[in-house]
Amino acid sequence: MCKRTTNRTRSARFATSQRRARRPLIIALLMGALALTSVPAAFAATQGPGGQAPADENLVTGIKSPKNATIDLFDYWIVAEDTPDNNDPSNWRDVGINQGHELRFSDAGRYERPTSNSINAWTGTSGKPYFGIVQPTLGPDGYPVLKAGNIYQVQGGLTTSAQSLAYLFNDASVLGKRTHRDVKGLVQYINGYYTYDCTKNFAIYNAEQNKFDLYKQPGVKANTGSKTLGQFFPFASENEVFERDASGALVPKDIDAKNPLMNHYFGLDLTADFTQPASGMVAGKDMKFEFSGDDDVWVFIDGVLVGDLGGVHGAASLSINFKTGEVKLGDARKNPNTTWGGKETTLRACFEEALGKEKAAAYFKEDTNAFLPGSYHTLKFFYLERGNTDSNMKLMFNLQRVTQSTIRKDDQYGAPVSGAQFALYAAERTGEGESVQYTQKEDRPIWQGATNAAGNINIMTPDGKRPYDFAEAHNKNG
Ligand SMILES: [Ca+2]
Ligand SMILES: [Ca+2]
Repeated sequence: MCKRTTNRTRSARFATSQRRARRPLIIALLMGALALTSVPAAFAATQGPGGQAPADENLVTGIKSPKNATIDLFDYWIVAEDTPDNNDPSNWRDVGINQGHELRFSDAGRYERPTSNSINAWTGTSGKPYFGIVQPTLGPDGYPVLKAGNIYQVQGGLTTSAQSLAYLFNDASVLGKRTHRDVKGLVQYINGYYTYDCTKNFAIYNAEQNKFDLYKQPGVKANTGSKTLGQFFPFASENEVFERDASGALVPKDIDAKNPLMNHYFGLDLTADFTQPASGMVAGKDMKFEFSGDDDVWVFIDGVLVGDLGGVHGAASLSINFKTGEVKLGDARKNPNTTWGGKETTLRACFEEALGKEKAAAYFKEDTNAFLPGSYHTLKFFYLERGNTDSNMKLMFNLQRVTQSTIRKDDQYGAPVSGAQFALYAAERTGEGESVQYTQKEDRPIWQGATNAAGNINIMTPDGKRPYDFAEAHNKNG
């Protein structure tokens, strides 16, 4: 592993006088947006600990990870952690991460072919996912569960039992797994969405700092199709993927996804808490969660399966639009010869299928496929690189944070200020653009409080039970 340095850019912050800090804030409730007046920029975005290391010019710097999403990374293996995995041993079914389990990692599931109706076989040239590998709801332990009755071993015609996939994503010690929790730095904020795209940035897991190092360029070519540059192999190292040209610049090596240096068989999960904005939009963009890649991806919202891209397949896409409630699955391969054509559904249809019509109705705005405005949700994304060939990963989302009602107060040196008084008032907005002004509407504050020792304050609902929702308040108060 070569030596790497990173730069933690400290967020810009503004000096505020003590006199000003004690003045109450007016928070305007207009258009569902949070507007602050009276005290200019009294906040600082949370910053990482540690000092400022010099930037590695080859890495993307200044990445701010989303505060409402956690990403965990898992390495799996069949033989041994550091053994090349491009050729499975003959006892592949019974060793490492496969031991005792029905969902199996293998080289394109070749031993399960030519019959491709095994959950462990490559799904074929159409690129179609294998729908229904997992049950339509998460198990009581919060993890996907295999649906019973699917073939998992052609030899012997063995079919699945309702086995939990918790062992792949939890902290239990099983053979052939290493877990890395809360890994930052994969997604960067671009044009209103948190985004990662392996065809733009090669990502390498930096164990020392438990973060991804995001390169400014892609690395590793696909082994199939048009052999496009830009694969997702987070357990690669820089000198396996890149080399220096005559001028000393970092350039991608001519290696592909089937190179024995590439570490296959891994997983990633993402958990995000979010709220449904009344408009279905966040900062002027449709609220979305999108993925494209391979292999298995299962997305659950509030425990209900809403995105099923299971199976060992070519790159496939998933798009959930929370404004419309539409869910679209598609083919994301470059230049496919044949295609499965995709599939469309809605959040409501997924909830109705999983929970029944009556229970599902409680989640949705009447006569629409979108969640109730101001409602709270948890999204869980589970991803596996299970097929030992190409590995593609693209993520894009802008899920509205539930804790938009948290304020942090810092002094001009960046130290947290405790006991700073804040009050929340309804306000009227007048003017446009730079001449916008907010005028306090009522004398009585909607809420008031003081920062704690860490300089944080959580604006809560009057009953103190949940974070204050500005969009909801706007709808109620006008
Ligand atoms: Ca692996
Ligand atoms: Ca793969």
